[in-house]
Amino acid sequence: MRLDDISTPGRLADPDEGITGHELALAARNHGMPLEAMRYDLTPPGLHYLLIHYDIPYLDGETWRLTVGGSVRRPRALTLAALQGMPQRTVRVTMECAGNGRARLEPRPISQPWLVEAVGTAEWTGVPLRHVLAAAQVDAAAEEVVFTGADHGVERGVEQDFQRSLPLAEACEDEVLLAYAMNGAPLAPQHGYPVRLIAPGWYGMAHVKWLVRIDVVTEPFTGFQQAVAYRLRQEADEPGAPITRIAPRALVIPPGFPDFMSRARIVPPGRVLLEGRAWSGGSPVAGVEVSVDAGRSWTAADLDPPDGHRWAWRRWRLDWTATPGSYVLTARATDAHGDIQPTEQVWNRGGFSNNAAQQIPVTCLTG
Ligand SMILES: Nc1nc2c(c(=O)[nH]1)N[C@H]1C(S)=C(S)[C@@H](COP(=O)(O)O)O[C@H]1N2
Ligand SMILES: [Mo]
Repeated sequence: MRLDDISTPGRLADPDEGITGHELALAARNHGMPLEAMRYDLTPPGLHYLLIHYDIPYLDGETWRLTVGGSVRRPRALTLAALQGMPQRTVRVTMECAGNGRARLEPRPISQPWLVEAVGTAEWTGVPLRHVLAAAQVDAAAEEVVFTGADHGVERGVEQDFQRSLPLAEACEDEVLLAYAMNGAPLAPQHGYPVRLIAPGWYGMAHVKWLVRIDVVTEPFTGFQQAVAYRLRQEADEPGAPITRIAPRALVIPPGFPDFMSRARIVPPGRVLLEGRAWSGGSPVAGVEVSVDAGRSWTAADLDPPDGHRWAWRRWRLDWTATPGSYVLTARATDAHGDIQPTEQVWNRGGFSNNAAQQIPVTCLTG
């Protein structure tokens, strides 16, 4: 037996194929954020989404070491106490999985079947990575920094540690952190204890958890999660474009109350405050529009002014006077470059970066 005999290849669901047992198992391990939690500026503990490719590794903060090596003059092995003794910084970051929206695509790429809830916002505290790199004295020929997690698995036949890289210039941004605290508390095991990378504005896969090694390299990194997974492609055999920063997205806090099974919303007639959050990892969110007629007409929402938390979601609001009937609510964000969320899906084989505007069926009952 070989690993690729037991490891499931990537594939697309057949036209009428429902969610598979494998997808259900992933969905139960990797939960989303209940959308009503968008009421909080900071996602309360346990409500932040989770995405874990393999197993959550069991690490002891006392014996844990972070090795810094590769193209550096002073390689080192840092303890948690040593990291905590370096200059620290706290950054509020909205993190979103690149696969958010995947399960809405047709055909559906078989993987973690996210609808739209793979998002959360936290305040991360740690040491800016640039201090650690400066102490290690990076060689002039350095191009990228490779981050290795302690977790190990097999994916499409390739046995691996979870690894991702960042270009050196991005890695040296002051807000890129080796984070040891989330919302003021030590990281929970599922969020990367004892230390994870935080790369504000990037999709989740860049924020490597359970960090054990940092390597400075002089060539672009070609590991599985960089060169095979997390690429935008139409065909399985094309190289594809790398997934990097978070595309603009607005989501609605579900109005009214839900039907248990369908989650369809029920609102009373009269004034309904529609509110939600919007974020973008490239250029900042510039506006949010809301439609109550499935995207036929749009009204600009009130977007909170920038509050200094560039990498966190922003609140938006719009008053709606509901009259009895059926509606499809939708919201879309536009960034400062004029990039706007599409109303139709933009399909790709991995199911990444699907920021098509959310659709929420709402029934307004007679009062
Ligand atoms: N070591 C390691 N880091 C990882 C992952 C992983 O499986 N292993 N998953 C990545 C992905 S795909 C996402 S979306 C984020 C999720 O972070 P969270 O679970 O803290 O929300 O972690 C990233 N970092
Ligand atoms: Mo992810």
